[in-house]
Amino acid sequence: MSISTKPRTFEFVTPAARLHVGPRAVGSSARFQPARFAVEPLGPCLGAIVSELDLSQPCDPSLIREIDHALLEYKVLFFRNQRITADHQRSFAGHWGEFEVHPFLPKGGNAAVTRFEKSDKVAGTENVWHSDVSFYERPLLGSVLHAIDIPEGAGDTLWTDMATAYDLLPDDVKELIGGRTATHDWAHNYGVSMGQTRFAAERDRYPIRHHPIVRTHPQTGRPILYVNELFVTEIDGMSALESASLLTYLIAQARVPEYQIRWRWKTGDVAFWDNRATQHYACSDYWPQRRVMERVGIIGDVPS
Ligand SMILES: O=C(O)CCC(=O)C(=O)O
Ligand SMILES: [Fe+2]
Repeated sequence: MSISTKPRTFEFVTPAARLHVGPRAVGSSARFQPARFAVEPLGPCLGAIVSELDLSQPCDPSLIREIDHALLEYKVLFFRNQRITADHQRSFAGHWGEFEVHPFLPKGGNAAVTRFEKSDKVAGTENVWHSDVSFYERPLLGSVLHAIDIPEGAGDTLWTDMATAYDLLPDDVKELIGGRTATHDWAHNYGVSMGQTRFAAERDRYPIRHHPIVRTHPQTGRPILYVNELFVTEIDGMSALESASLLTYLIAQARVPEYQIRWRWKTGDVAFWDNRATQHYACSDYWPQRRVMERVGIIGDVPS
């Protein structure tokens, strides 16, 4: 009989010291420059402002290919001062796939639109690093978020690059997490205020999912650290203590400032992010002011 060994635990060490070997400098000449619109990179890992595009106008296939290329390259695209309706937003997002209809959140101008309406009565609760609906069998490829009403000087959203977060993990951690899965669930957040009957029905529709901790981006082929604080509850196949320790370490990677960008919204802005390669965090610093956002989510692949 073997004597139980000391569980392996992880300390969070900021990887900033290794950053010079990781992300590229802003504006590196290797970066994609489209022909049909202008892009201005925002940070070394991710983010770019797109100008000279009107999202209320139809997009032809070659334009969509260029936007997709920019999305893969920059991971979050920002389109300023757009005058779009919920139907324009849905049409634009529809070039990338089918829409999600979020099971738990309020709807906006059409069924594809999820509305986040905050006020003195409803505080912002999206201030947790996450990848949208990772508890789906097929989580979102991306999200198109439209700023409807933005408080003065507050209510920023941050994004973080989980491909760089993976690249800069120590080799022994990469070895440990390779081939493993984690449990993704919604019950501890959307489920808490639900009656038992509804919970049972939703549980049938949205069972607990197990996704790889490291997924491969289906288009770029890059490995991505696919573990988030909002929906991941444990690392599969480990003791509770080891799982908790490793999970704490992995979700902390999203918090490294060097991997992030932060966007100061103006009403009319639209952000389109790659939900496979990034996580985001909506800063909840504006209560009791009103803040309204509308999102169209695009269904993606089964993570593998
Ligand atoms: O309100 C925001 O800035 C982002 C909310 C969010 O998490 C989302 O749209 O997926
Ligand atoms: Fe989100």
